[in-house]
This record gives sequence, structure tokens and C-alpha cells, in this order.
Amino acid sequence: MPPKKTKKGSSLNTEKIQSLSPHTEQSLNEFMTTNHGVRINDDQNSLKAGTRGGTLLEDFILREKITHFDHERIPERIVHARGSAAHGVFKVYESMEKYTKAKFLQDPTKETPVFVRFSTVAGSRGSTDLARDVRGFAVKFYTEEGNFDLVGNNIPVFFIQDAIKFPDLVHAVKPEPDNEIPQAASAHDTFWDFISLMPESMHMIMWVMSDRAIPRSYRMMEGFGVHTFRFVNDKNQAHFVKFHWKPLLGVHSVAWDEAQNISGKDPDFHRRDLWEAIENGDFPEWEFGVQIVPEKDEHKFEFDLLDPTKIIPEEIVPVQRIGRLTLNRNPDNFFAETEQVAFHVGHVVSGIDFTNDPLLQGRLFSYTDTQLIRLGGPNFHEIPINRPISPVHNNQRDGHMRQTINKGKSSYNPNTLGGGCPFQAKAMEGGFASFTERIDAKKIRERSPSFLDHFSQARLFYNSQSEPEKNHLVDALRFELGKVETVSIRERMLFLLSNVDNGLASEVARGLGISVPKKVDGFVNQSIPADANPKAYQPIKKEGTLHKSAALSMANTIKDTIRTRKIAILAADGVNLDSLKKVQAALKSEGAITEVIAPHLGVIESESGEEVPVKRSFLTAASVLYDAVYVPGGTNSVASLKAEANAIHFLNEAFKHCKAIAADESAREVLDATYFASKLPEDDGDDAVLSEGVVINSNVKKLCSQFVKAIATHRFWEREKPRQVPA
Ligand code: HDE
Repeated sequence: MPPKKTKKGSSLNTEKIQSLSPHTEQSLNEFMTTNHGVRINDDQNSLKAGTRGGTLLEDFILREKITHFDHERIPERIVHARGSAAHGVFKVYESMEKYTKAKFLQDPTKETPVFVRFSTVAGSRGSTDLARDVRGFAVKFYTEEGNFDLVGNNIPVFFIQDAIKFPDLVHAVKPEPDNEIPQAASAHDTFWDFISLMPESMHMIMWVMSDRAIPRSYRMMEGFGVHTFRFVNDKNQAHFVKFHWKPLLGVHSVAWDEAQNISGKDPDFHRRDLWEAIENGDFPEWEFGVQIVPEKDEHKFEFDLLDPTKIIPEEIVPVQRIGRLTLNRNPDNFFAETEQVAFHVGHVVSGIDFTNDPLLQGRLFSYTDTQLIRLGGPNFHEIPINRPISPVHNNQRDGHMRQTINKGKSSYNPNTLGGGCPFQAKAMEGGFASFTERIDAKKIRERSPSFLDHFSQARLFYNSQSEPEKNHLVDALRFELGKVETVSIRERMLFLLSNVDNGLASEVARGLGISVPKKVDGFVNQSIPADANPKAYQPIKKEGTLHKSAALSMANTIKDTIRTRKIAILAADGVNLDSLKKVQAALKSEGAITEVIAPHLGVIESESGEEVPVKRSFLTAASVLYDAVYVPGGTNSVASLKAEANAIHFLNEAFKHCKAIAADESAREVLDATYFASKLPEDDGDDAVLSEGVVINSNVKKLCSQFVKAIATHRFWEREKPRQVPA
């Protein structure tokens, strides 16, 4: 019997671990062995010629351990290197049989296991979560009929229309090749040089410069399949389909200044947020949405369904919510699961098919190719996280790290020696049969003229934004282009922006201290791809018929819940326990998380002598890591906080980032020491929540209800108007 070394109260949950796949290893109550199963007697001293002598080459235990260590790293993903993932389940609400024969979309009683990986695109594996960037939203459905990967993003369009440009785009956004600067940032010359020559990017640029690119949480982002796919039913009838994920907590973002601060204070902010929410049992959820278009309507739109720089506005084709995704289990091992998971847009199941979107078509090649180099060979599908739950039978054999032990002599088809096995499946037996799309065309290296309107939807996005969102877009462009050193790149960008909206271009230009050029020399030149049609680079005069789309503005998102929001409670010795506890309980009952932050760790003593545990000191906490802040009363606590520069900075910063702030009336003095003291509300009962989201009230009950409403609003962007900057 191996020794029973585990301490009582150990955090290891044996039951949970044992319920996992047979590939899960845990060493609880086990002897240590080599990789070949030999028990190890001493893992801390190498084999030497005498205690002070040289190490012997014979030491196979030392060599095995070091060799394995030397090979621990694999190439990181070329894009989407930084990511976090979770396990979960998907359930359809009602059968979609009418549109698709995919079984996992037919049975509302069935739970399909999923693994979802969120990521940033540009940065390396160790880069910050809060970069201004697109987020990956990749879902692997382990269906009974094989794996379906929906490898999407949190933005519904893309930078380019043709896959052949992808290496250029990625080279441009990655750190510059001479000095490898900057990390995880698009604010540099090569990115904007490329974009300024790529008018088709303008719609995507609107999204990436909006707050969508700095989410509050992975749990508060939408997801999109981007391309138009096809649903195919058992009568072989097809419908075009766009896929959506709608977060039940709404779509929320942080402020750009805040994002930059978080990147220093907690670069793992999103990773930690996802992990903690799942550990706390606050399982993130999304509804699965589809926009369905009959084949006959393919040419009905003002844009081409095959163009990945276009959305189908929800006002034109509504999103039907057809199922729910719940993430309910953190991975056990980051490398084995999150790092080794291999997504591929080409992993589809019967009932889901592709369109000729040229970006999608290129992706269909890229994903397997990239796994070959990243995971080292053709057997990556055998890694536990990538295995389908449905059985695999074929004549593929051998290769690096083959796990399967195939029996028998026949590894070819057709065969008689193996009884003709494995058999091909007819469509009615679940065999994947590609949709029989009619194609009659010339071989050609050219873009379809239906792809050449690059500005209407960029304008639609801009027009649909609220005033604060428009201001953020202007600020983001000023920031990004302000970091560009080459003036001609700034000018070309202003020219492109003026094709979206003159007001936008001139606002950005004002911040850059230059004017918007009417014409840009050499704009259409050899650096624009050979397929460029000069007409495509002229402003499109024809307005799309839709001027605004409510779904495009985050101002219209869900704002009725504070579930999982993190609220800081600033306190010191002498705090009034009654007001602290009541507010804490009220916030908790609404599903929020509260943390007491004090000048020191350990405990503080309340006015009435009770001990109050402290979660963080001002040294390890910062307002940017919380959604809102509350200051309870208590004479000594108030006096200490008023004199504590970190507490005042905390409040100033929370105000600057437009967060809800509340204080007991007896803690007003603390807020009086902030830069927003002149804006504090009177304690006037019911109306104490100003549009500015600061609540001060002596009635704890009223304070709580007003504070909860304010937190649910997420941010009070109108505060930004006078552009006040805290100390
Ligand atoms: Fe990807 N993309 N991509 N991409 N992509 C990769 O595959 C590629 C594109 C997306 O969490 C790579 O395994 C090309 C659009 C996500 O593991 C690579 C093109 C969308 C992830 C690759 C695109 C995406 C990737 C790198 C242009 C949104 C991370 C590592 C034709 C719909 C998946 C890897 C994960 C990853 C190629 C464009 C989403 C190199 C060639 C558009 C979420 O194969």
C-alpha cells in the first residue's frame, strides 16, 4: 500500500477528479515513478561518483527528468496565443430539424459537452488580457456525430475579405520585426500602414476601436461565427446561417485608461475572472443565436452574404435564440487542455456546411496545417481534449506519437481481408455528404464586385453608437494613430475615416493636430493588391437603407443585474459593522461579490469591537479591479480613510472610470476629500442616485436599492464629458 500522505482538509477533490476521463492523472496516495513505471527511490539527488564527485551519465532518472523538462514547451499559436478555457454543456431549446440534420440541434433533452477557449489575437502567450484586440470565442461541441468546432470571435466581421491577405495582416499587427516592439498592441506603424492601404478593413476597424475590444469579462462578450455557413436538412435543402452567442449577463466593457491600468495590476484579469466565476458556481451562460436566410434570398441584400466584412443587421434578419451554453467546469490542467486543444473551422458535422466566403475557404486549409507544426504531427486528434466522443474508425495509420493500437491486417479501402471494414456511411446513415452547390465558373484571381462597398456598414456601426461610445471611438483612434510615427500613415487613415464619417475624421484629426486630407497621394498604388479596383476606394455615395441598428450599441445591452460584479468596500479600524454588513448582505443577495479593502491585511476592529476580516490591503488592490465601491461609516474608519492617499486615489479612479460609488452619510467626509467632492449628491432619500451614479444615504435600505441599480447600469459615461482627470 502506498503511504497515505494526504492531509485532512486538503483542497484536492478526489471524487471530482475520479469522475473525469481515464486520461486524467492525479498522484494522490501514489508512489512516484519514472515515465516507464519504475518506482523512484530518490528524486532530489543525482547519482554521483561519491558525495562530492561528478554526476554519472548512467543516471537514467536524472536524464529522463531533465530531457522531459527541456521539451516542455511547444510553439505557441501564431495568433490567439493568449487564451483561457472552460468545459461546459450545450442544450438546444427546440428541434431545428426543419433546417439541419445535425442531431445535437434536434433533441432538447440532450446535453452536448463543450470546451470553449477565449483568447486575444495579437499578443504572445504571456501577454496581458486587456490589450485592445479582437477576442477569440472558439467552441468545440463533442456531439454524438463527431466534433463541431465553431471557431468565432467577439466581433462579427473581419479585417480582410480574402484569406491570402491573412499573413500580411498578422505580420503587420505583431511586434515589429527589427526590435520586437510593441507586445500585444496594434498602436504602431506597421499595423496602421497596412490598414491605411486596406479600405475593406474599415468596418472591422470601427469595432476594434470601440469598447468591444476591451471587454469587462469573457463572460460579458458576444460571440459570432463571422462567416455565413449553411444548415442542411435531411431533404438536402440548405439555408444560409450566421451564428451568434448572446451573453446572459449582457455585453460590457472597461474604459481604455482602466484597461491599461489592469494590464499592470493584473494582466490575468480575464483569465482569473473566468476561473473564479466557475469556481464560485457562477456559471457563465450564453444563448446560441442563428440568423437564417433561405437559399433563394442569397442576392436580396445590399451586401454579399459571402463577404466576411459584412453583418446581416438584426433588424433585417432577426436572431433566433435556439439554445443555451453553460460553462461549468474549469480545466484540470492548462497545458493538456487549454494549450493542446486544436480547433478547426473544418470540423463540422452532418447538417452544417460551408459557403464560398473566400476567408472561410482559406481557413479550411490553415487550421490543420497549423496543428501539424504546433502539436508536432498528424495524431493531435488523439490528445484527450481533442478526441470526439463518437468512435473513430478509418484506415489512417502510424505517425508521430500514435496512441491507437489498430488491430488486423487491412489498412486500406476497399479490402476483402478485413471484411470490407470500416464501411462508408450513406447520407441516411449519418455519412457527411457535402451540399451539392452548383458551380459553373471561370478560374479567376479576382474579387467579386459585390464585395466592394467598404464603408456603408462601417458608417452603420458608427451611426448606431451612443454619444459616449462615439467619443471612445475617437479617443481610441487618436491613441492608436498618435502612437504612429509616420505622418503619411496618419493622413491616409484620416482619408479613409472621412469616407466613413466626416465628423469622426475631423474629431480624430483635431487630436492629431493635422487636417483631414481631401485626397491622398499614392493611395491607390502598387502596395494595394493587384485585384484592387480604383472604384472601390472611392467613397460609396449610396447609403445603405438602414441608418442605425440598435443591436450594435452596447448602450442597449442588459443592465438589470449585478450578478458576479465585484464590489470593493473600503474600511479601516473603527468601521461601523452594521452599515458594512447590511450593504454586504444586500449586494450578496443580488449575486455580487464583495471584498473588504483596508490599510493592512489580517483583520480590522469594528466600532463595537468585532473583528472584520480584510481581503486585500491598498497595496494589492486597485479600483480598476472592481466594478463599484462602497464606503461604510464609523468615526475612526472615516478619519483613517480620509487621510489615506490610496483610499482617495481608489475613489478618484473609480469616479474617473465612471463606476457606481456609494457611501454611508457618515462617510461623506471621505468623499469630500476626492476631486469629485463638488458633485456629491445630497442625502435626499429616494432621489439620491444621480445620473452620475454616486449614492450617499443614511438610510441603509434606500442606499442599497439605489446602489444596486447604479451597479447594474455598469458605467455612468456622462461623467466623462468635462474630461476631468483625477489627481
Ligand atoms: Fe483564425 N487561426 N484564421 N480566425 N482563429 C487560428 O489556428 C486563420 C479568423 C480564430 O482558441 C490558428 O490553432 C486564417 C477569423 C480563433 O485555439 C490559425 C484566417 C476568425 C482562433 C488561424 C483566420 C478566426 C484562431 C492559429 C484568415 C473568426 C483560436 C492557432 C483566413 C471567425 C482558436 C490555431 C483557439 C486560430 C488561421 C481568420 C478565429 C493560424 C488563415 C475570421 C478563435 O490556423
